[in-house]
Order: sequence, then C-alpha cells, then structure tokens
Amino acid sequence: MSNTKDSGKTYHDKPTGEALKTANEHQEPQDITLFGSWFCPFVQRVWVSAEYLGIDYKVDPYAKPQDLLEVSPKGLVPGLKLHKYNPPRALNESTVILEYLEDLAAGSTKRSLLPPSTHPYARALVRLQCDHVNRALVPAFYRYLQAQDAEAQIKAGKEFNDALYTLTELLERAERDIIGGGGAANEGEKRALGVGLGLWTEGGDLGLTDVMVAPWIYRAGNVLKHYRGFVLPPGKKFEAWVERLSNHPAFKATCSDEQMYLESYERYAYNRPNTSQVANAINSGRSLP
Ligand SMILES: N[C@@H](CCC(=O)N[C@@H](CS)C(=O)NCC(=O)O)C(=O)O
Repeated sequence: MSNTKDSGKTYHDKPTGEALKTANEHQEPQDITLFGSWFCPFVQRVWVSAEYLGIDYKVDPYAKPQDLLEVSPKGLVPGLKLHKYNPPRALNESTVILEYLEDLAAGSTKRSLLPPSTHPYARALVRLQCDHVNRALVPAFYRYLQAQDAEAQIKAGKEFNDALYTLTELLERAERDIIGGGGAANEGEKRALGVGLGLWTEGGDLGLTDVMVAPWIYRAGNVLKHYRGFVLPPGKKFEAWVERLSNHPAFKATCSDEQMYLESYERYAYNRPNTSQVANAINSGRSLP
C-alpha cells in the first residue's frame, strides 16, 4: 500500500529516453510498420523482439493511427502493417506477432528466441512458461494494480507473487531438464544446450519467455512498487535474472524514463472507469482481450 493520490494524469503520447531514441532511428519506411503506444507492455514485447531478431521495421509509438482498426480488429495495439503485400496486409495479437517475427528471422537473420526445432521438448518447456505468463501472471498484475481496498490489494498481491514463483519453478524445470542432470561435459556444451532457454541461466541470451514477461516485471519494479509498495521477491537467482532482463540492450532500447510509466499507469492504479479494454475485462471478471 502506498500514500499516493489520484492527480488525474493521463498517459503520455510520446516516449522518452532510450525508447525515443530507438523510435527516431526507425522512421524510414520498411516492409513492416509496428503500431503501438510506447507504454503498452504488449507492444513492448513485439518491439523488443524486432530489435533482438534484427528485423527491419518502422515504428509509430506515439498514438493510435486512424486506421488502426484495419490492422487490429479490436482496436488494440500492437498491430503490424505489412507493406510487402499489395494492398498491405495486417497482423495483431502480441503473441501471434512474436511467432511471426520469429519465423521471419528464421528465413533472414537466422536469429531466434527459441531453442532449435531439433529440440522439440525444450521448445515445449519454453511455451509452457509463456502460457503461464499469459494466463496467470499478466492478469494477476492488472488485478493487483486495479484493486482498491486493502483486503483486495493483499489478496491480489499474493496472487501476483504466486504467479512469479510458479514462473521461477517452470524456468528451473527447463534448466534442470535440458541443461541439468550432469549431461553437459563442459561450459561450452552447457551453453549449447541452453540456447533459447533465455536469461534465467547465467550466460544465456534473451529468450521468448523473457520477452513475454519482461514488460510486466519491469512495471512491477516501478509501477507496482510506487502504487502498491510491491517488492519483487528476494533471491539471488531471481534478482540476477531481473538484472539481466532490465539491462539487455534489446529491452533497454524500448524503455522510457521510469517516471513516465508511473504517470501513464495512474489511471489503472485508481481504477478510473473505462481506463482500457484490459481494465474493463479485469473489473468484470472476464478474460483479457
Ligand atoms: N491480447 C492483446 C492485448 C493488447 C492490449 O490490450 N493493448 C492495450 C494497450 S496496453 C490496448 O490497445 N488498449 C486499447 C484499449 O483498451 O482501447 C495482445 O496481446 O496484443
């Protein structure tokens, strides 16, 4: 709990800091235009992936364009416009877009956020983590941020904390099943087995689960901290992972200054009516759009 007051702020329509710099560097027309508000965590997933996978893109991170509905039927960001088709085609849904970028990279830059397709079990374990992020962790974040009375906040805070813990169990399981068990002869072999398992393992690189969850971990560390007094769970390994996530160049390149997030999320923290489709879904107990 915290002693903040609703000052009626609404979200900023422009990014700052690294995100602004990255946006400015991606204003030339490309095959792909990414539409999205800079503060949206679902957009950030896509933005980070495009950066990491080395996909060329133009970004419009400022506001929703008039024709967003053409790109994204529910009017939600992120949306992609694909100019290599005539007329241009479109894609929406952050998780679907991530898979699309991954497929594009497989045929071009050869970079990947997943273990190789020759290791289906490792890929499945990563997808299990992502499934948990989407079904449990992300909704719990909003329930916590939108909860108004003390009892509801305590309950939702516990739920969010539990979702984080379950994620760490799934990350540990993948590490144990894929790299562990004494199967690796040396560090080099260990690293090879860990490809696509993400930053949880020391020496690993960015993975799909990292990208899927990092925007909410980041906002837990600033927005939830500010409005709910939330503290990310202690623990050496967890802290090291959060550090690696926050400092990964592809992630950092999409971050604005922390104060910007605090202001942009005030309307969620005070659960103002019609804050967003996500907020409405949480308030009415429906699943997220
Ligand atoms: N399931 C969608 C969710 C996207 C979403 O909720 N985006 C929010 C911004 S964070 C949005 O566009 N909200 C607009 C609105 O509520 O009208 C995805 O993963 O892409």
